[in-house]
Amino acid sequence: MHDLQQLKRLQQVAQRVYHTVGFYRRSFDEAGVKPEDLKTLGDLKRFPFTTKQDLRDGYPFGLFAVPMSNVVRLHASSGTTGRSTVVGYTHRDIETWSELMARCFVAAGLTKNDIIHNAYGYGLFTGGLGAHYGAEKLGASVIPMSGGNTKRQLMILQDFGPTAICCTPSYALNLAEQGQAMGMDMRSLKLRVGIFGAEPWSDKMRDEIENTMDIMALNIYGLSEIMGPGVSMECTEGREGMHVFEDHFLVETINPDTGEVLPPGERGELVFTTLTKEAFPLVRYRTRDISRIITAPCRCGRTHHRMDRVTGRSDDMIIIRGVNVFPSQIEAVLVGIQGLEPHYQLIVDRVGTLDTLEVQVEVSDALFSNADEVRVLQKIERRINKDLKDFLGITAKIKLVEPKSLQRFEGKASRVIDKRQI
Ligand code: DLL
Repeated sequence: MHDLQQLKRLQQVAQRVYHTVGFYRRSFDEAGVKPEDLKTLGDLKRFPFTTKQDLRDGYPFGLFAVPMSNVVRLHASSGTTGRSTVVGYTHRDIETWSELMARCFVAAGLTKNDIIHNAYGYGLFTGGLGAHYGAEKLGASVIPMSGGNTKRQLMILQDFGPTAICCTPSYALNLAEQGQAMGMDMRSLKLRVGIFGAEPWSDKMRDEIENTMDIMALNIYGLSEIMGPGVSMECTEGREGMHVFEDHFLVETINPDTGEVLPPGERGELVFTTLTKEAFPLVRYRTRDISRIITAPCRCGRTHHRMDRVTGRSDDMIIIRGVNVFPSQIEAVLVGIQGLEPHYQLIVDRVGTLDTLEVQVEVSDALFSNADEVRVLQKIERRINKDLKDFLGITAKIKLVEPKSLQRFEGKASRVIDKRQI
């Protein structure tokens, strides 16, 4: 039904990136395709993918399709080291994003009469400002809380009586837990709906949030590269998958190993092409998120197809308390510190509602046999903590271990042990 509109927009995007972004000209040429080859939507599968590495290579603005004078906003994916992904928006992009986020709120049953408590982080992260502009577009009253300062958040929840809350699902549980510990009855707040995303969560977590807060908990998905929050959103009717805004994004699922396009319904890696973005259009961007497309009609009447919950990733990225990190980024911090060996293990767990990270790393033989050892080891631990905080924005428990005590891998190392049962 949307095919014709999608095809027209797709053809325009392909033309535009081919003529304005050096990377796409090279990548299309290398693959032997031209924008004119897009005669049907099916022809897209002949086009090359765009990967996170391509974006890193173009850091910071290399893949922008408009001059900087037309860019009115920059955001970046989390992790402050090196080459995080920088994304740009024109006035019209911000307008589209606000419109799509407003759609998400409408799908959650909200209107201009609602008060929205926005606890997504404001800043380079897309969550805060993305939800903020959408809430204003809807005409709702938005409370720009940002993240952190939980006691104050609880006070505002009580005093301002917001009817909706936006934050990560783990932070919602954290708020509920701390509220209860302070003697608050979380179920008697005016909140009726929560718009939760930015990290994987399960129906079990949904039940827990809904029961402790007496709200409807809905899933929202997005990623900075494609826009930010609001690429897809659950409606109040279906609650089985999130409607993808197909007039602005074309979604495919692929086999992550072969790159082959999978039929709807089959689980694989999501690949998005932006259909209307001006500053930072992307063709066939590999998200690494694993999900599946649901084509069955939804009770709500929306005709946009849905995507299932994201159940995992086809790479080793982990999301700890809303911060996306790759083991390689942690490794980069560790190898920068004298006395450490490049052998490490990351243990992710959840204590109560909080994600925890333990970094186990081997110290060098020389250091291990040093008489002054304990003091030196403590100093190294402090340094690792500081660098992880400064460069990646994460806190971790550090465990220095003896040389050659961690597991060695044959082939692909698996650095992460994720014990969270989400
Ligand atoms: O997390 C954008 C966002 C903000 C989405 C607020 C929803 C709400 P990034 O920081 O670029 O952007 O991280 C994107 O987070 O590729 C997924 O792996 C993960 N993710 C986002 N939403 C969900 C979700 C924002 N609902 C990465 N379920 C994505 C599971 C999610 N994972």
